[in-house]
Amino acid sequence: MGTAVTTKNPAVGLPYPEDAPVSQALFDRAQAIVPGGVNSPVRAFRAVGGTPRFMASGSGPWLTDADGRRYVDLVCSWGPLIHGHAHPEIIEAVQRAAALGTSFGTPTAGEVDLAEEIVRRTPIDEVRLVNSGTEATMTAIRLARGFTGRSKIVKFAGCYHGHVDALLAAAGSGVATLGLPDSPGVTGAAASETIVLPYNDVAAVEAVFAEQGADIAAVITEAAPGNMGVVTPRDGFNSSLAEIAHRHGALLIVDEVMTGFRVSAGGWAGLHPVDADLFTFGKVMGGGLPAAAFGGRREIMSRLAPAGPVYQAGTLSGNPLACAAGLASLRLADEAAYKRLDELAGTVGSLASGALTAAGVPHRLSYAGNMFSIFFTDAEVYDYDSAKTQDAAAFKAFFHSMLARGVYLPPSAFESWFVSTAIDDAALEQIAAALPHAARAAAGA
Ligand code: KE4
Repeated sequence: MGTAVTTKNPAVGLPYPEDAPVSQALFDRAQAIVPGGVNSPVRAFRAVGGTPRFMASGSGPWLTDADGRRYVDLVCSWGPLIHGHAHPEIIEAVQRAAALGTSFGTPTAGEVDLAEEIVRRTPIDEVRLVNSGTEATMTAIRLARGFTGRSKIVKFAGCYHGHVDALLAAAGSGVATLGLPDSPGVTGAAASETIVLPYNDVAAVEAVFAEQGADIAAVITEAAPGNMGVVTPRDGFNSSLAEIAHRHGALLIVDEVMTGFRVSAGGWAGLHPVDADLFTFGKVMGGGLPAAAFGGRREIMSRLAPAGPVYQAGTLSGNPLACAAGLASLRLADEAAYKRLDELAGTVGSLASGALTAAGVPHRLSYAGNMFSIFFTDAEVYDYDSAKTQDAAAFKAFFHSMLARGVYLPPSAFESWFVSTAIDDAALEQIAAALPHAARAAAGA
């Protein structure tokens, strides 16, 4: 996987100054009026410390922050930007759509075009466009409950499906006990209908269905988890979930918000087909604008208002600009693009692992298609508890050393790294130059 990269330009990778005065000034202003100074918690650098970088622009593989410093972007806005920043065809599609009006609150041709592209690529009969992955999973849960007439939901510890009350549940005391609120504001009632199990544990799923199967509406799982770091589903895990759920009259919801249209033209299902009843999508299908979706078998989707009684709605669902960006992004994502993403993920992962090995840093490089992350542990990582054994101090030192040398990693050890097709030799050179320093920093943490 991947090709070796040597650093030709010794100037590459010299560290930026530790402070970031313009980002800090913006952060100070933001914190005065925005909780935590950010509009999504993970952006606040709480897991790694320091000043979150306020980005001013992006171009191809590069981000430029408010202090004018350039970074190779390995976050890609948490996955959506598989073609890098400001791709000319995506920008032109959005500009063309905007010139015709930004929203009509009516059906538009662009929604049909995007819906047809999603259905063409995935094993679903029907799809509904929404504005975020959270909306998609929230509605998929509601639809599953409406379709089955049951209330309980099974999810897995470490899998994140957005900030849906029912899914912000922590594992109860025992394996098969009912969930506990994992956030203030989530009521005991909302969490009590959610059962949280260890990931990759088929026996735990069998046990909970044996005991409570008649009350379970659905199992929801990330197709390949990226929210505890990247953890690969064990062979047959997803198909076992489908078999067990269906045996008990429950549904399987596969959350492809992160994997969808990123790991292949058909997402994870394009690589590892699974007999799921509902799928959720987001990120890549919006091309960097707010668009997400859920879909599935016609028998289930036809229960959705106005065709059926299960209510769901959204003022900006199917927004013309988001549909234009999403369609342009999907149409650019051809087989050559996915091949390139896989190659780049292999190259960057190999470079990082090589540098950490050379510095004697225990680590595990974990892939799910072209999504990957590095766990700073030498233990096998197969679920959330094993993911939590990683050395957070080592990741923190590694993160800041990479940031100082112009490589922007996710500011949390429990996230996926993302590549884009825009990553070129200059970007790879910057990554290769930074890694030995960051590996030594991790070794010294
Ligand atoms: P949004 O509501 O953030 O669009 O999607 C929620 C969601 C649903 N399902 C999966 C598998 C997801 O990964 C996400 C959101 N992912 C996080 C990153 N791990 C978004 C970043 C953030 O929260 O700021």
